Amino acid sequence: MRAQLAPLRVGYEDVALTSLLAESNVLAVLGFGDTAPDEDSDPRYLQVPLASPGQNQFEVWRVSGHVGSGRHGAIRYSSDGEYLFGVIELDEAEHGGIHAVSAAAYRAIGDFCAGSATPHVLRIWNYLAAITEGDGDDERYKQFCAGRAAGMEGIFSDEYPAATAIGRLDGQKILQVYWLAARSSGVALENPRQLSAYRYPRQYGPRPPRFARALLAQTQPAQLHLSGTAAVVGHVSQHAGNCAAQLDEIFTNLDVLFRSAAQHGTAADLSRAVLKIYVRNSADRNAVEAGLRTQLPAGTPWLLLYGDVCRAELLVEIDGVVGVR
Ligand code: 3EB
Repeated sequence: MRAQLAPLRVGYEDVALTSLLAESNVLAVLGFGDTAPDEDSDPRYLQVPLASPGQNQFEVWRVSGHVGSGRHGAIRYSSDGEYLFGVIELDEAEHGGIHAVSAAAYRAIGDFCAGSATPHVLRIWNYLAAITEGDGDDERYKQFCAGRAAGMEGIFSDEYPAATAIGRLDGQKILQVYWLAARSSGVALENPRQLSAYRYPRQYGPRPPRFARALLAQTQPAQLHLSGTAAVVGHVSQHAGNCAAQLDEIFTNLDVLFRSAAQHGTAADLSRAVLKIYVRNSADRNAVEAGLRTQLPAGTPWLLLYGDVCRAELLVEIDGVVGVR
């Protein structure tokens, strides 16, 4: 039996940052884009370099316990002993490029988590500049994947976390990685409609992307952390150039993923989800929002962000978490 975890709460809130940070059970607050506060005095707050058009909301993570915070080398973190929110931001120039900086970030995260009371990384986000720049194996996303794989060696050996990797649009060559870790491990899920990313063929780079399609956290009922989900079937991108069709394909992928969760005894569906929608081109915003209104139950919170998906032909990607509100 795996140890149970207290539930995590996640939501989008239009409330002043100072009042959110005054709450002792707030684990993390994320602000999006350059209109969000540029504040780093409290390790629980992170400004994410992706803009959310027309929305001024924070993403807020709440836990049951009293949250403390601190810094450890380049890492800043907060924790209630049950969960940990961690952030590392490393400058590519100081580490010799995207491969080396990715390896360094993952090594630091692995070392830090292994020595903590919350050693299990459930969920991790990666934001890097110019993600599809470069040709063949030199493409920056492929080099990120290779560096991540090297940095994960020997530490993330049991199972991979759920993940997102998106291109930051401000062009700053700083790798931003933030994550959710927990006291007890979850169960990694794969999507029967998609080849596991860690088994992608060689054409996707020298080392495959290391992440699980989703992670079931052992709360009661279980909470399902969804990796970035794009219009990938098998390992192949679908509907190049057609954002609306890609969005439909994503919802089919999520449906199939939810069936996997059901086989593990967890009823997951979009009516219990909190979602982030990453859109490459602002010209697709209206079509995406129309598609979301069609596909999503009325009460499902979502936040649209502009960011580059990690394959040039992919125009939209969705991540999120089910069962946290
Ligand atoms: C895909 O299915 C789309 O490299 O961490 C989605 C989620 C994707 C996470 C990652 C990449 C990552 O391959 C891309």
